Amino acid sequence: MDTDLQQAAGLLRTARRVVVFTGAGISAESGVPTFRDDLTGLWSRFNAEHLATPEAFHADPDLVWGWYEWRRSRVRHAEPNPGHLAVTAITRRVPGAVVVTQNVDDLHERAGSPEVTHLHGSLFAPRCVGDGAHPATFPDATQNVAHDESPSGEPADGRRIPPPLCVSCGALVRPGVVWFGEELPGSALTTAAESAAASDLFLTVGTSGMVYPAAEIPRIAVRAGAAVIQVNPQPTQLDLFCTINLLGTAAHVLPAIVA
Ligand code: BV8
Repeated sequence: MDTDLQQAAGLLRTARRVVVFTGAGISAESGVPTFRDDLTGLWSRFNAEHLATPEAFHADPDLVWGWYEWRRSRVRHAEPNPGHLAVTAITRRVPGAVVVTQNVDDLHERAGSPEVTHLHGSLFAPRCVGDGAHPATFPDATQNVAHDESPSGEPADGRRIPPPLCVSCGALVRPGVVWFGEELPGSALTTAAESAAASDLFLTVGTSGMVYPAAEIPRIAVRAGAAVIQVNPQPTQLDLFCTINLLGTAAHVLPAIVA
């Protein structure tokens, strides 16, 4: 095992207040596209920053809902990878370890991590756009995605699917995610910031560190004097803040430092 990995494993063994902070990269090896990867990134294919906005949903609800249904289908067909499982191992080994994710998939939960803090919401928590913003109950349109998918398992050019109507008030149902220009859930942001400020070890995994205010969280840990370990195969904006920078993928590196 190389010295950086050994040092990271040593820090994890002695740490008492651990935060694991994840981004889209931890789900990449489960086959869930990230936002910015050149090869598979949603940015390059669906202009995610444009579609993930209230304006896009208002302008074309069928396209935006269809995009989220496609993404939900991708996640439903995905399995947690060894990176997610290693995070769960950390939550079992370090009492009080906190998992904060920017991701909207449920792979941390399906890997067995308890109490995952979602800064940007979830693909699986749709809600109505009405004032009540109550959780929506509606037939799951994802079930019919399979027969429309091309052999590659992906729709040819995106699919328009009319969003369902809320059974409680008849308003449109929207994805339960935080769009660009929308405020993050206050409780999630507070949990993330307070955990980072109290941490002695902060693991940042698979994030470009470009989306705010989430990108402030690692910086809070640095200011608090925590040791920061980054796991990412590419350079990021967080490189300057890291105690140890492990250039590698989540599914390979995390199991090695948790072993
Ligand atoms: C807000 C849900 C205000 C939707 C998402 C300050 C400066 C600049 C801009 C801003 C700022 N403050 C606010 C902004 C604007 C904006 C913003 O940050 N824009 C960015 C583009 C600059 N922020 C907002 O709009 C936020 N809202 O500030 O509101 C406000 C305040 C009060 C009242 C009203 C309003 C809301 C931001 C949330 C947006 N929603 N997701 C959806 O998913 O559809 S963000 C989206 O990006 C995902 O959640 C994703 O997780 C997140 C962050 O990206 P990453 O996770 O880092 O993913 P990325 O693709 O970038 O990188 C992947 C990384 O993984 C790469 O580094 C890659 O190398 C690595 N990787 C690849 N494979 C692997 C790997 N790593 C490990 N293993 C591998 N195998």
